[in-house]
This record gives sequence, C-alpha cells and structure tokens, in this order.
Amino acid sequence: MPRAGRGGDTAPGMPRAGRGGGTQLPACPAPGGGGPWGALPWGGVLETETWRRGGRKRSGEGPGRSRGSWSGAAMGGSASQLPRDLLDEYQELTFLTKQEILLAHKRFSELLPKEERESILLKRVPKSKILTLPELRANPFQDRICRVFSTAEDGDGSMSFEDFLDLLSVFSDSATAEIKSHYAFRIFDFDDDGILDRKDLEKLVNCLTGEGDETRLSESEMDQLIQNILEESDIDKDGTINLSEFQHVISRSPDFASSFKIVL
Ligand SMILES: [Ca+2]
Ligand SMILES: [Ca+2]
Repeated sequence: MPRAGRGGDTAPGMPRAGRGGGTQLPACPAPGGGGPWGALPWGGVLETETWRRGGRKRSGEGPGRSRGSWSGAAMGGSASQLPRDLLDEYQELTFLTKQEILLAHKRFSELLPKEERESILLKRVPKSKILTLPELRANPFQDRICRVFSTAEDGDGSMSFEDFLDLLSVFSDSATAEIKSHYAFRIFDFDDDGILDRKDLEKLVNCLTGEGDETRLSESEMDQLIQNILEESDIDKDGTINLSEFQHVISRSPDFASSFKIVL
C-alpha cells in the first residue's frame, strides 16, 4: 500500500533498474558480511516485537500500489468496529493479516480520547501520543519514522489510522526486503533531499550508537566509518548514496531486513 511518497518519489516496489536514469549497478565484491554496513549495530535497534502472529507470506505484492483507493475508504467507517469491507480492503492493500489489522485498530483507537473513538478513521493521533507506544518509544529513529509515514500536510508527524497501517505494513515480517530498504532509505535521509550524504550518515551512526559520551564515536572514528560506508556503497563516486546504491548494498546484508521490523 504505502502511497507514492512525497515529492514525486518513485512508488516503492518499483524496480529501479531500467527506469530512466537508473544506475546500472556492477557486481560488487562481496564484503562477506563484514563491510561497514554490516558492522553497524543494527541488531534489535529497529526491531521491536512484543506480539507474534502466525506468519503468512505474501510475496510480490503489497506496498507499491497507489494511495488512491484509500481516501474513499476513510470516509465510510464511523463505528468503533472496523467494517468488514474495509478490513478486506486494508488486508488487500497491506502486508498485514486481518488479525494484525484488527490489533492495529484496537491499539490506535486506544491512543485517541474516548469521545473520538467512534470516528477513528477521520482522526489523527499526535506524534507525541504515537511515541508512547512501547514498540516505538525506544526506537532511535522514532522521529524519522513518524515523519516518513505521516501524511500530515504540515509535517507535524501526526498519524491517521491509515498512516499507522502503512507503517506497520512496511515493518511487518511479510514486507519484502525491497520495500523495507526503500523506507529505510527515506528514514535515514534526515533532510529529505533524496540522497544520503555525510551529514545523514553521521546522524544515522549517532542514532545507532547513542549520543552518550561513552558510546559515541570520536571524530576520527566517525570519519573513518563514513569513509568506509561510502567506499562500500557509493558506486558512482559522487560522494553520496542514492536509493539504488543503498538498496544494492543493503541487499547484501540479510541481517538488515530482519532487523527492520516493528510488530505490535
Ligand atoms: Ca539527505
Ligand atoms: Ca553515489
């Protein structure tokens, strides 16, 4: 489901290769999993899992469809129970199971004041409330995640129920590695300019190591790490990492996709 992103972004799930201007990626020497990306402490950072469901695989579909069909849906439901046809539609448009959608509905409605729970599909939950969810509270990328998945016009990071479903869909077990890496790229692109440059990478590393004096990298360590990351990723040597470069390098790091997970 996730809609084609802001600013004419390519819809996720679309293969980039072959599209005009797509970088032709050469086969890279395999880093054997020991490259600088692999060395970053991904484990558990993006992953929060407090509830497991019986996994059901859906491949080759899901996020990447247009957002269009959502808007009509949002007008319909007013009951606190999710109407059946809407549930079917949400299942169709996401990587989520019915069970997961119903749980998401319950959790989302609990974030709204009681009097607003009757019209959950028309309400937005402020970012501060969304971040009270234990699944996001400890996530170092929480602000970016809200920013990327929020459809709020003014960029306040507030979320509609459908934004919330988008988020859960992308972070679900069933979302493809390509979808996950597409959204990871957007999350790590702190200034939303469509490329990862040194500043983005520095923030990314600081998020992963924590800002504390003990864990934070020294300036020279940081420079070295970013240089290593660029050496491994920056195929066209323009000093930055674009989406296809990022997806290429991440595709060789199987640990990444499995750590890019949030399950309610
Ligand atoms: Ca950027
Ligand atoms: Ca580049």
